[in-house]
Amino acid sequence: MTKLYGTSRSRSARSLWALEELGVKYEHLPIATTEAKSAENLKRNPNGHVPVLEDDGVVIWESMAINLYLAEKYGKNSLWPPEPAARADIYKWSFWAMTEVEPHLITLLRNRVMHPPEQRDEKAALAAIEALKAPLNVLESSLKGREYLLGKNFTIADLNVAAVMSWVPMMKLDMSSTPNVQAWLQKCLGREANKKVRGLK
Ligand SMILES: N[C@@H](CCC(=O)N[C@@H](CS)C(=O)NCC(=O)O)C(=O)O
Repeated sequence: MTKLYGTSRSRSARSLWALEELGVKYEHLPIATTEAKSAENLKRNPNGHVPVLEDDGVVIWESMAINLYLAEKYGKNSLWPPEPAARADIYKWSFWAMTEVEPHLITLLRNRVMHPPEQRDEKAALAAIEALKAPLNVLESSLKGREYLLGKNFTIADLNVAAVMSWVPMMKLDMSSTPNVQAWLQKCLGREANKKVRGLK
């Protein structure tokens, strides 16, 4: 039995997208972020966060760890290529998205969308946009001449990076200087599995 805890309006969307993409049968328990620190959820994840995956008795937290586990267990050759070098690329891009991109996007999201207007810090938002330029340029040149991060095929690396960047359209970031990123992100986010997840609770 596979269960995914966490509303699709949280980082849980990443793992729901992976489950959908991999065709895994699962039960979705859409617990809200406001319930993430409930006694029940703290038993599953002592950090008091979602998502949490339960898969045949294995309990995993951290969205990227969940997705890498799912890809390895259910991914065969498509989302999870067999070559160690390709897998190293997958780890590289997944950790890169979490460390080089996500913190700046979160700052931007908080100060442009999530916080009530009187608590927003426009200076912090502008600094985050500035800080995003370097990683976005790295992504732009890495995508030059290729369909996806590892080449011709969509892999869990694309899913993980695109899922982190799925907040970009909402924030109307100017992406005109990174057309490869823009096209790639649109292609990844437009996948049926992701569209299905965005309609979940
Ligand atoms: N690094 C963690 C972050 C998880 C996280 O912060 N989740 C948020 C929702 S997006 C949450 O549970 N917030 C509620 C809380 O911390 O009380 C991951 O990627 O899984």
